[in-house]
Amino acid sequence: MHQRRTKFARRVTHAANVIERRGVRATYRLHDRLLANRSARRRYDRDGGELDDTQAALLERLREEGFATIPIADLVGEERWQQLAAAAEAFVAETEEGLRREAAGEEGGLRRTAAKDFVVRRNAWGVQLSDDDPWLRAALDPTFLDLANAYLGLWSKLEYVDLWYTPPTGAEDRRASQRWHRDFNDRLLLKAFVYLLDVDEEAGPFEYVPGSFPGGPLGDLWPWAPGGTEAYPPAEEFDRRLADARVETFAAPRGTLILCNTAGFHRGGFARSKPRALATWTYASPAALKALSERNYTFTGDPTGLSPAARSAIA
Ligand SMILES: O=C(O)CCC(=O)C(=O)O
Repeated sequence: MHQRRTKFARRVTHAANVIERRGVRATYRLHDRLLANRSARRRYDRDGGELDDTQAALLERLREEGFATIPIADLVGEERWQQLAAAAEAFVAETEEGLRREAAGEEGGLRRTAAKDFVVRRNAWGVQLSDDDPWLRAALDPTFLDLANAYLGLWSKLEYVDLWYTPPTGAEDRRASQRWHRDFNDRLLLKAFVYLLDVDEEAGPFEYVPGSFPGGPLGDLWPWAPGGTEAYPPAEEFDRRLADARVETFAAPRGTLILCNTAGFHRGGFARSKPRALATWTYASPAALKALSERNYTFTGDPTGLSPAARSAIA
């Protein structure tokens, strides 16, 4: 009797999941084609902002390859990078102190999430951010936002802002996002990563398969779908089918910016003997926030000084 009920419960759960996924897909498609994204595209067409030559070159690379990289100081200027770097140093120092306390058996006050417990986060989920947050300000600045909006072809939403510190674990096997996967947050997705420490092979560099974004030459391999569940293809099959594919490994100095459509195949953070620290933020379409993902922060600042596109990004 108990076994029959368990089997029945499993079937009901499976059916509920299928129905939920269908609902998610339908909601996403409706908002992509007819509702939220349609009006965001209209607003971008009316007021998309002008890109300078550096932004235009990054956009071209993003469209061709799905990624683009540049020293962040070349994009925002040395002075602004130094301000961000100072905020970054405070995060790295606090995290390392917290890790020392944990190693001594004390409360470290560090934030982690269950799914990726190997990463210490400054914000994680449910945080309040104001316009005095340097990373939120950077993400809403036209330097980044106009580029993101041009890549996505609409007034995007700023979905996630965080700093990550990945201590070395000496682990033998990759876990979670250390393995090749697509992000299912959105098809129209742009993530920024700024290295806050020098990153070499031992610190778990970010890696990407160029052209693997949806619509790219390798976009049909385990393709992206709204509400998709096949984020992690089987490792052996992945290696076999992508044996001839180019892999971009971002072993690079502190201050390197990587922009990437992570709906394409990527992995990283497999820090073996050295720590990795980075700032990261994500732009997605309004449809994604309706159906596929959630913001990790609430904006609590005064939006009146922000541009219309920036106000829309946090709304
Ligand atoms: O930590 C990394 O380098 C990978 C990050 C990742 O998978 C993601 O942000 O979706």
